[in-house]
Amino acid sequence: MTKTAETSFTPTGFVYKSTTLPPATKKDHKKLGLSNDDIIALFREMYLQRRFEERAAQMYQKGKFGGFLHLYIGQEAISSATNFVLKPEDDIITAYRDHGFGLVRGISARAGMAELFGKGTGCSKGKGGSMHFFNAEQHFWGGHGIVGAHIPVGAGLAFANKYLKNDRISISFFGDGAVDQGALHEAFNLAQLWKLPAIFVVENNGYSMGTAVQRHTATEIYKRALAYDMKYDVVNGMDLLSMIDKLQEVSRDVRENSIPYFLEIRTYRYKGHSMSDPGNYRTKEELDEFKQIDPIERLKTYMVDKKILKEDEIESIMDEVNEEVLEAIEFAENSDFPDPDSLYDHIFTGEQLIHDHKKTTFLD
Ligand SMILES: Cc1ncc(C[n+]2csc(CCOP(=O)(O)OP(=O)(O)O)c2C)c(N)n1
Ligand SMILES: [Mg+2]
Repeated sequence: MTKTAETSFTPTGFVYKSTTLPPATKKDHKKLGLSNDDIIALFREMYLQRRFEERAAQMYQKGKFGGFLHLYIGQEAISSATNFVLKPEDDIITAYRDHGFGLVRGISARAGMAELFGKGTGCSKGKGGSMHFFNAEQHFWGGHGIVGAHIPVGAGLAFANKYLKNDRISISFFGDGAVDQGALHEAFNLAQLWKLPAIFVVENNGYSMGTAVQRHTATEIYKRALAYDMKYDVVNGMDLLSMIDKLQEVSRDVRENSIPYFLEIRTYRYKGHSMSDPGNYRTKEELDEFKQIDPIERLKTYMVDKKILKEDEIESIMDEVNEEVLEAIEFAENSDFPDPDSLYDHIFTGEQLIHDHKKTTFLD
């Protein structure tokens, strides 16, 4: 049989499909310790992430701001489950697809939208933009643009937590495109060697820019853990309760036993890589297949089935969120750009870095 170009690129024979997602958890929210109000709050938060980005894309297309804009649409169950399960003082770090994590970690729709618009009222004072949402007060450490480069920073956060004996853990998110970067392997090695309380999470959304996962990596991704004898699991990222279930178990293990853990979360990105992506590398059928298991639609159905909310009550939450996002756009538009004199404020210079380090007890 003649091999097609596609099959000759799939050494493991593994093809990423909605059916390669693990089955969803059978536990309901009560069994996982969540109240009806928790579910409603999580739904609202997931929908806020989605609406925020849908509107952000519209604003981008209208030319209200430029630069990069990577949308997280389809992946919202991951950020919401993470924030719900982890303690507020645990450390979260991610790559450039970061709006969702920012919104769940205390960045308001206003401060997020203003950041996209490059305004001084933004969460990074208008100097970071889409890829650099940050909220250090709530232990959200960004927002990083270089693929894989922040994974060692996540290990470093875990190292600091272990050193300071503060009972916190770190969780680092990165894309499937980052798993063959040297930085991941350096971080995994030290994390296992030093038994760091770190969860490493690949958000496998099927693509690294336009390259399908089965064309860019030689084996299934979770197997990276085997080389370091690291604990690992594969999780259904399109289902909020499955995410919560697994993160409850894993975060307890990591915190109590001070060990690293690797999770491969299987998910999907509905939109292009960034705003200039025509998406020619995938079919409409594939996209539709994943939309059938959309995490937000799934949660809506769950809430109705479990009589947590009626459909019209869900609609009114969605209306409220839409208003919040529209108001955030107005806020962003009416805010000022940063003062040119503030160009060097909040920027580390070598001198400042040394000064700040001397002040910390960590290096004393
Ligand atoms: C070291 C490095 N190489 C290349 C790029 C260009 N680049 C930006 S995003 C990206 C794809 C990464 O895909 P993935 O890790 O799967 O994350 P996703 O976009 O799917 O969230 C690439 C190659 C970069 N930013 N950094
Ligand atoms: Mg990807």
